[in-house]
Amino acid sequence: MTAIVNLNAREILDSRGNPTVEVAVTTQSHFTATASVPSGASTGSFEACELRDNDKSRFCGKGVLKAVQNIKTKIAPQLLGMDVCEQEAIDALLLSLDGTENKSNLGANATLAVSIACARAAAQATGLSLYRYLGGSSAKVLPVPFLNIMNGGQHADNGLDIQEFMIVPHGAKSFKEALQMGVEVYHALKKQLTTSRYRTAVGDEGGFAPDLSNHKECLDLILAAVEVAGYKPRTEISLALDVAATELYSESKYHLKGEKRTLSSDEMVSYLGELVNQYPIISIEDGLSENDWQGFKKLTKELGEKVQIIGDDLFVTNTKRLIQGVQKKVANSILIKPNQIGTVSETIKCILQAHRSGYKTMISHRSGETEDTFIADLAVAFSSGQIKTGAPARTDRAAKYNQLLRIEEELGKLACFGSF
Ligand code: 2PG
Ligand code: MG
Repeated sequence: MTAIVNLNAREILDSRGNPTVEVAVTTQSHFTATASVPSGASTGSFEACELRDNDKSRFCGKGVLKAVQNIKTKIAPQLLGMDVCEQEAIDALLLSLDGTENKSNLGANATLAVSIACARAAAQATGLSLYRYLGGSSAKVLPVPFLNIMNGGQHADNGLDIQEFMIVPHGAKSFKEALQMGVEVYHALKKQLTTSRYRTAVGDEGGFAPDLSNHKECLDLILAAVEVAGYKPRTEISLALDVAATELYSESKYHLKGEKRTLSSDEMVSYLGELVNQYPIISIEDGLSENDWQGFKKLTKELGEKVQIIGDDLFVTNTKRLIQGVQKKVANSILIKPNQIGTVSETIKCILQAHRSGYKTMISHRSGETEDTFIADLAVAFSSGQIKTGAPARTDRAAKYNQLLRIEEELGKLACFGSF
């Protein structure tokens, strides 16, 4: 038994300069572990509630002092004295103190920060690395990184409708090698953009955000950068998209303003099929809106044999929504974002449910991030085999990749690299 002796919380800043919650948990073994939580821009409407102060006099209403106060006055008194290694009991307590379906009472930003800090403190108390503490001795698969090197949609102020254009260096033999491949393509792309007189300013996730005329131009530039860096498209490096189509959807249509097209759900499925036929795309996330289950079903039927179809806004790391998807044969993979659901235990439950249902999992950052690297350990702990945490640039993104380098080194010969 390692008792929690102190629980503190504070307001810190995320990578977009917005306030977020940080928690520090101290145990009787005198360790203090901290955790901070990320924040999305293209959020799904079924996500757990991120509690903001809405006090326009500070941080444009985005302060999180209410969430911090909830931790100090409502959570801390109940948690003190509990065994920090009882993660499920801690998370069950958080759920019962909150008492709502979507954590709108305490805030999922409050509950998740406490939950992760406890997991980290427990790992320290037991002398284990976090991935090993969470996943046990089978935790040895390093994820294939999905590196977001061109940003559009809500993460940039250019005209690209698709939010994320990722490279997937699945031809590597190790995570370290995959990361190096990704970095080399990133720099080749930067040179190419400079030569073509495009701006090389980056979007929220560290990918470039030039003003390109359309998606195909973007995909062509990326493929050229892959080749300039000395890699073979499809066999060594493939492409992946996060369309984030919920953001494009209104009045039953998909409005692709940059492409100057308005598409029905069926037409959107055909458009994505066309991109898959023309480019080495192996994974499409949120190709359709969070409420377009029919469209998602059609997309899965038409492309699901050869392409990974991921639900992000569709499933929101929520086991109930995932089970609905499995029953309806919608998608074949789920994006896992701990802050969509609000506790470590619920996140793990959702990952395990997905794997049991034959769905793949991809662990994910948010567009607003901190230096917290929990998701890197989570990916290894449950052999997810895939992670997306932005470009291999900007400390908020590189921090996760760097943590995976440390884990791979620590595992030594035991380490395996995820396959795609
Ligand atoms: C997504 C994420 C992360 P956001 O849509 O998958 O890339 O973006 O955090 O803005 O929801
Ligand atoms: Mg997404």
